[in-house]
Amino acid sequence: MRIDVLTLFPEMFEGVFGSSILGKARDKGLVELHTMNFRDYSTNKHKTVDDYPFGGGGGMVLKPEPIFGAVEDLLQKAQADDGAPARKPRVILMCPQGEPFTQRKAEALSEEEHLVFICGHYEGYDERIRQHLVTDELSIGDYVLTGGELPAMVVIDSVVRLLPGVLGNESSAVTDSFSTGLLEYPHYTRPAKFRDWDVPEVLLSGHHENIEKWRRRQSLERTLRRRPELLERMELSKKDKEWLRELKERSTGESD
Ligand code: 9D3
Repeated sequence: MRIDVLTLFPEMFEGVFGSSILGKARDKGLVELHTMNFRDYSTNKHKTVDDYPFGGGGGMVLKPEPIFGAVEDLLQKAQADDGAPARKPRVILMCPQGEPFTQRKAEALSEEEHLVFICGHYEGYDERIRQHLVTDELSIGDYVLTGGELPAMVVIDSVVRLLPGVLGNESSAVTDSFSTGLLEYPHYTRPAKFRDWDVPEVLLSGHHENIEKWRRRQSLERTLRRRPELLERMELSKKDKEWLRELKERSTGESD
């Protein structure tokens, strides 16, 4: 996979791209990560990339020329390097109005050959960028940040870890457990007693069937309390449903 990021702050990506799992994936040749400052594609002598909005009002708007220039240059080069006719890249605009990013979206993006991310900084984009250049618009959630750089790093991190060979086999199971749609059960390690707090006895019992049952119930209970909307789109066994009914009855009983 090749990933290009268009940003006015390429230095923000250095640490994230160089360290930990992303850095290793890059060293192993599993992903190519590039940043590009679209200010270099500004078409005027002051190298400006934004301008006042037509129609007035506050704020600035990112001009189309630098972003079209940068993306088109990139696509031309990628075509030339590759030789083989490559699949069309996804051109992803990071913006607060974008589609909410999810694990499902990460899985879809991990199937692509080439991703291009466009990051802005607390301003709007000229609408023609959306209409004629961009294939996807993504937001990472309903809170306001200062720019699209951190969101792009979040998306890239979640996509790259899904690429074959990036994680060891043990860790890839973690992906699967997220895809089951339940929150994780509680984990404990040594010591069995820390201060006054004991590890649940069942985990020390060596009785694997009971342990599995306890973990499943803990996952269901946590999901019910913290993220009940996740349970609605889940396939649950008869036993799961029985346990959830018991939990709900128990909590209505308590409040009486
Ligand atoms: C004045 C209207 N604001 C829109 C809510 C302007 C604005 C605020 C913040 C425009 C850009 C930004 C910077 N944020 C992003 O570019 C961004 C973002 C975010 O703030 N939250 C969650 N996901 C994303 S993806 C890009």
